[in-house]
Amino acid sequence: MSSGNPSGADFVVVANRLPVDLERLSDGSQRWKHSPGGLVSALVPFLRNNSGAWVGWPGLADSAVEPFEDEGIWLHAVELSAAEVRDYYEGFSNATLWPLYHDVVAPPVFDRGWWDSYVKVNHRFAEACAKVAAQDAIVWVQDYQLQLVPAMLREQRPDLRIGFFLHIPFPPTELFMQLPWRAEIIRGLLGADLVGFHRPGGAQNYLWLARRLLGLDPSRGNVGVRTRPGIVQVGDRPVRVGAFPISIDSVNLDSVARSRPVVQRSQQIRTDLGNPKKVVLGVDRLDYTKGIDIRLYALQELLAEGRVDPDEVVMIQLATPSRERVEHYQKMRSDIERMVSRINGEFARVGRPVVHYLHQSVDRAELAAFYSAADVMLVTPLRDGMNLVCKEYVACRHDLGGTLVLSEFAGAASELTSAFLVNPHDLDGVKNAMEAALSVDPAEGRRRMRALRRQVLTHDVDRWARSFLDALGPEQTQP
Ligand code: GDG
Repeated sequence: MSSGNPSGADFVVVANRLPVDLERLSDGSQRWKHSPGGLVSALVPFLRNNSGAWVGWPGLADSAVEPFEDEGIWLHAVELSAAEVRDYYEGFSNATLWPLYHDVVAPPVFDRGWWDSYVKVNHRFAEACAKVAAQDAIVWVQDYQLQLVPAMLREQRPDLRIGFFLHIPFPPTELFMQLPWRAEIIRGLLGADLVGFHRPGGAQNYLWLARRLLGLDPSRGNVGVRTRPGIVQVGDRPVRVGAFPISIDSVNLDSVARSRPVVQRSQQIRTDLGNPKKVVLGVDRLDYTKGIDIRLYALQELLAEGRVDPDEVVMIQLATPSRERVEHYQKMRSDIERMVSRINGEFARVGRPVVHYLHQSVDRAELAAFYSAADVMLVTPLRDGMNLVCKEYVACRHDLGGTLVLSEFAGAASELTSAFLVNPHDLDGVKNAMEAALSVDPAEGRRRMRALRRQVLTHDVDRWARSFLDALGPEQTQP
């Protein structure tokens, strides 16, 4: 990483987090750590080839950092105070918007102080971006933490071409209408030239709300808001609205899974588990939307009913630590850990737990080895914008082995129709699907996996980024 004077960038990504994390070590010093992810790897080619910049928070409160260059991309850190991390990030973003947008599976908290902080921090991101972007640059704003940025940025820099993408579901209109600041959010997004969602339903909900909330309230300065399918006309400026389902770097993950160390590691994992007949896997951020509890309930009942034999089936649940300071997450963690110990207490033998629970993060190769080792992958969210885990599992199964049980309420369900699709609210349905997946006929399993792989390998994250950027302004970005 080097530092120096940034020049105006032709392509700017604005996201809550930078693609690198600032870490504070126990001796008080700080260091940067790369946080690899699909979004970063998809956007890196666009950023490198278009004198790109990334504006985001480095992940530590009260850290002032000068702009610096990392692998050809200028990184501009936005500083947040500890109070702003509490109110804007843990509060409004993760205890108001996150549950509201995920079908209120937990009750959202509406706190005026948190909202004020959200507005203030969105302003700071918009200002930082306005300073960084070259004349007529393309700006791509990411996700629910920054929904006011498009309009704030347009006010300062009308020359920019602004895109916005929401990584989580956009909720049903009845739920969105609960939000005291609903019109402000819709208006914030309308500052973009293109607003993208994972699913067409999200785009439709947004269009309906733009008409309902802003078309009916001309006194607030949105005279002439008209909507037609896919477009909101704001004065003489069209705002395009559409669905762009995100994906993963499938070809790369496929080759990681084929590599000798990963193949060997996946065999070792099965050996370490005592070579059970079937390995069942869950991989999630430890989040209440992911339905980890549902699959544990289902497993417990299947064991109790004798439909699953604890001598034959072992489950691994990898639950990556997440948002540990938000209250709801603390409670959910202890609930899940209680369930794991209850299942093991009832059904395990010495040296042979039924559920192996890991509250930790593993590296990408280890994750690929887990995917490769698992006969049944359980992805059971109550609501999920897309869910990348199920696509990663499919990308790792070049052997056409493995069976996917997938919630209908994940965005991915509309693409991965050859999975065993389940309604996570229907416990008997989940149990039946788990049982069917555990005993699937091998030829049928291969047929399903072949169809899933066809979809995942042809629709990767690069295709996603290109389609969004083409819709935003095809002539200006070169991958
Ligand atoms: C949001 C939306 C949407 C997890 N544990 C480890 C690890 N992971 C990686 C997975 C996967 C990612 O984290 C999780 O992505 P998801 O898509 O499943 O879920 P969210 O974090 O909630 O993401 C979601 C997504 O944004 C993109 O738009 O799909 O709907 O909620 O990539 O592999 N990775 C490693 N070690 C772990 O322990 N290396």
